[in-house]
Amino acid sequence: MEQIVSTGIIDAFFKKLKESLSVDVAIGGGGPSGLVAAYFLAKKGIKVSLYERKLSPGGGIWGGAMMFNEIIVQKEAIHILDEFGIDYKHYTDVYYTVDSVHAASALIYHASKAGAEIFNCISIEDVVFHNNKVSGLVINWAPVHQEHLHVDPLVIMAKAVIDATGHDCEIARTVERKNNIRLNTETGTVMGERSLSVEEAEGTTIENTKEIYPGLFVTGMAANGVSGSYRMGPIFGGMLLSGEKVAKLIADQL
Ligand code: 48F
Repeated sequence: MEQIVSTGIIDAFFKKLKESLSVDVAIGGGGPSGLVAAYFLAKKGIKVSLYERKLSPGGGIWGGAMMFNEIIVQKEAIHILDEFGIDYKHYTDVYYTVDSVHAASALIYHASKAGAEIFNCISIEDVVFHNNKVSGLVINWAPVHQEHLHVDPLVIMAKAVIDATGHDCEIARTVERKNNIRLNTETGTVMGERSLSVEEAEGTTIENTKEIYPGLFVTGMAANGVSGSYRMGPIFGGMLLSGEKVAKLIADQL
């Protein structure tokens, strides 16, 4: 019995990993925007894998605001909550409240159920850069980075990569820093996130969701971070709509 438990886990995990070495879309970061993108891509039959450095995907949803575990979603994004079967309560005007634990778990469950392969405890440390195109992700165990171990990574090849790493837009920063290139932003660089301005930030999150370099797309706070726009705090409509938009942009291109 002990042998079955161990070999079962090892066989199943390595089958999953091996099948994900070459995918259509590789997503770095498992916050709301990355999970929504994973869901809509997988639902279309596109082969997608997502890599999250923490033990639990979900990013900034779980804690609501200051650990009050509720988030706000506005009317424009309610169709995405409906798509995921997430419950919400009308609060006022066009604003709804959603239990953040309920929302995070539903996003993870439905992305996985739609067929996206989700890997946790894995950090993106670089990209594959072929013929001036971002062509995959360079991954390593998150604890390898935390312990500063000198261990080489593995590589995931992908037709498109999504930077869904949130406020730090880590993938875009790495691509810019290492390759002496101009990104599709006003300055050609990662402009960095500005302070909080809710209304403006919610709109620009969707506008800034785009391909910033051949093969590299940005979604969620990473989209605002690269284009120098504002943060917005615990309102999540923009994140959900951004994930939906990036999935559509990539599906149209593939
Ligand atoms: O930060 P996060 O939730 O990104 P998001 O989808 O949503 C932002 C909101 O949560 C919130 C907000 C209000 O709407 O502003 O902050 O843009 O999720 C990003 C995820 O990426 C992971 C990180 O642990 C988090 O779960 N991540 C970041 N860098 C890496 C990474 C990396 N290098 N490799 C793997 N995962």
